[in-house]
Amino acid sequence: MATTKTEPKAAGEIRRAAKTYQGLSGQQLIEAYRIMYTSRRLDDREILLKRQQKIFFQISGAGHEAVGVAAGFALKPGYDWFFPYYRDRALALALGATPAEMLLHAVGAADDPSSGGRQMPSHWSYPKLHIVTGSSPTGTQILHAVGCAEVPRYLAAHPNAINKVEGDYRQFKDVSFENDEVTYVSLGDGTTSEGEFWEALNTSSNLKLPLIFVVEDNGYAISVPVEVQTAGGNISRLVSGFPNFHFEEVEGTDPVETYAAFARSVAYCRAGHGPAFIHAHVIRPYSHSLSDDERLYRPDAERQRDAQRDPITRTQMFLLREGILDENGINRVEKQVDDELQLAVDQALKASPPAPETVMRYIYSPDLDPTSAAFDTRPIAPSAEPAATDGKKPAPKTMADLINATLRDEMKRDERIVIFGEDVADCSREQYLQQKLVKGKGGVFKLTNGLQMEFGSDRVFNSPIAEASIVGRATGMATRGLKPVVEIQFFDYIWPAMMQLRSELPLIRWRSNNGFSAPCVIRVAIGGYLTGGAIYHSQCGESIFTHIPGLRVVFPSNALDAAGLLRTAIRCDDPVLFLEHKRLYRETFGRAAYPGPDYMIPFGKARIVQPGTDLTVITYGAVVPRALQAAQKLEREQGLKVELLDLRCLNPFDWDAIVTSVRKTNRALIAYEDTLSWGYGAEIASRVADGMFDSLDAPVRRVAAKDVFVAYQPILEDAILPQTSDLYRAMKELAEY
Ligand SMILES: Cc1ncc(C[n+]2csc(CCOP(=O)(O)OP(=O)(O)O)c2C)c(N)n1
Ligand SMILES: [Mg+2]
Repeated sequence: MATTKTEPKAAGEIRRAAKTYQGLSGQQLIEAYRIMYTSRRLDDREILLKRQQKIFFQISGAGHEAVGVAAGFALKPGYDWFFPYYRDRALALALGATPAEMLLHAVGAADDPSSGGRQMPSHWSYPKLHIVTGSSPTGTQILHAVGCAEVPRYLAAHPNAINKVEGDYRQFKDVSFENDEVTYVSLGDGTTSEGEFWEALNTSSNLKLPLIFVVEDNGYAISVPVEVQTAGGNISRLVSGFPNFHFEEVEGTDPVETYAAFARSVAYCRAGHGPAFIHAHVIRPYSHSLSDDERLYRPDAERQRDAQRDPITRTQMFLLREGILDENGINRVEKQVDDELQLAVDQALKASPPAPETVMRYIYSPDLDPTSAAFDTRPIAPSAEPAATDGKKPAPKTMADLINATLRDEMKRDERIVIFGEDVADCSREQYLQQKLVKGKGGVFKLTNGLQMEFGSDRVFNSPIAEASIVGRATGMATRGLKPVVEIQFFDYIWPAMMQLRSELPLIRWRSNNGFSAPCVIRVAIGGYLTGGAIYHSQCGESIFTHIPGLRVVFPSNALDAAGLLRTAIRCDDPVLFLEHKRLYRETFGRAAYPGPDYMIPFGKARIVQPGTDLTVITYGAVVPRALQAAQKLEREQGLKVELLDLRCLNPFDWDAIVTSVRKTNRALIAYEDTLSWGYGAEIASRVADGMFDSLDAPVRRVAAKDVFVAYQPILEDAILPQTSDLYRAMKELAEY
């Protein structure tokens, strides 16, 4: 940060009495120049190191430096929150990151504070400064910033949520906030073309969030000029209709004018009026990255026009013109920076690289293991259940009932939990509920029914139909310590959130070398066997998500398991994809008594649905009741005993249970509802074939859906999805092999 203290006058510095420039003192402007020059010289040093093959990638912040210092001077590190993109080197420096740290990042050292050698340079992460780990996909960070900006208002209304509680994720997750904190997010002009940018504008406008959007418009996205990205060529014009915003469009190579724009925007956000949008016109003198040569698509004349706006020379001229520094003063500042950088480079080149054996560290929480005995509790005895009003024993509950009850119990216990998604609220126009004009919906499957009424509209609310936004906002909130338990209405519509689910949420911890984490739960209604569900309401595809390191994937087949596993999902310290089979929500199969408010099942533990000796069937989800039927028929008709394993949790999965069972039966059949090829069963089959070859008396077989989408007409649906008869046939064949 710029210092405002009066420091002794140094040689070359001309001190004018208290003149300020948009509120910046001469001393602050010298500091601004020092940071901007440091940023540029760091880029230059890195470019040299890349050419010498001492670092492995370089992307520069050249041309964007004035925006960085302006933002850094207007905002407070460790108080406000920052979601910068890769051109924000000067911002990170202004907030307190050091050149030495940045060079450790560039060489990929073990001591790289941003990622421990896991991320490319310019992917900043500094927990103490509140610079949140960023990634390379353009625009994903904007939704995290929205989620982050939602946190202070929530915590002000729920101060108890801050409390640390032993025994669940809260023990390891610090929460703090400031009433008037502001969140900063930046992006390039090209990135405004991403849908997530517009989703973020929409929600932050609607919720009047204290969030500053900064578009650093250098006129190009790699080689594509701004008029191709943006209708009419000016993003300010397009966004000007969003309500509640404060807008600024500035010459972003001028630190003083840009600072003024930031100061006005910060004041607007801190006062709680809503978000701000700063459109800063900047330049990009060093091409997109070292892998790009802009002379291939930009003529010299255009590049020279840009060069005349270079923020470094512009600021230098300003200091000279205003008599803040003379030439000696400029030289002194630059020499100091160059000396510091030389030392930092020397140190970085001597730094130790990370040890190869550390690569698997921090994929999941190092503090709380959801497979451990801490998550193994017993259901309460049915007699301990509250009796129904008529004194009769309560009827067994469906999976839908117990998921609803578990959410209710956990929301009571943990005020950090918020629930949002499409249609999950009872009624967004809450006056209708208050006036008792309506009963309330609570989810298209009614799984969240009654929760808004019980816990309030700031804890259970509807989101726009924007799946990336649901997961992205949840990620931002979870990074700050809330526990979002969000819903994706149908698995078939999870794909707009795919970038968030693959490249963001599960990576927050690993890529920041445990600097940040985002434990939250994504509940998803999944699966077919619906008779009429057709292509877009029947999909499975769980293996696409079990393929993602860092994401736990759970898929219960019955009410009790759903309750126990959902509680573990909520209390654990990792992101969890919780798959709920729609066909099982209200099925007679697998109903159970309410197991109490603390019932948990550890992840990665299969359930033996029935023991057997002739064949192991490994399955999960809606295939469990079908496989059980087939196994019972096989025993009745052929006297063959199937050992049926319900995996319940797909990542981690219970390899030990599979080994124990297959050692006993010497035969393995993997059955799943998803399309056969490249599916979940392929991995299990491969591991059994590889690791248990000596135990096998028959080939490893799979039963699954045909390699086609689920059709509407029930005759076609039956032909496509694996049926009890298919399972029976495969079991019989394999047992008799
Ligand atoms: C989702 C996604 N698509 C493509 C890319 C490859 N890519 C990296 S930077 C970039 C251009 C970004 O341009 P802009 O937003 O204007 O930022 P600038 O680099 O100009 O500052 C592209 C296409 C990416 N990183 N992420
Ligand atoms: Mg650009």
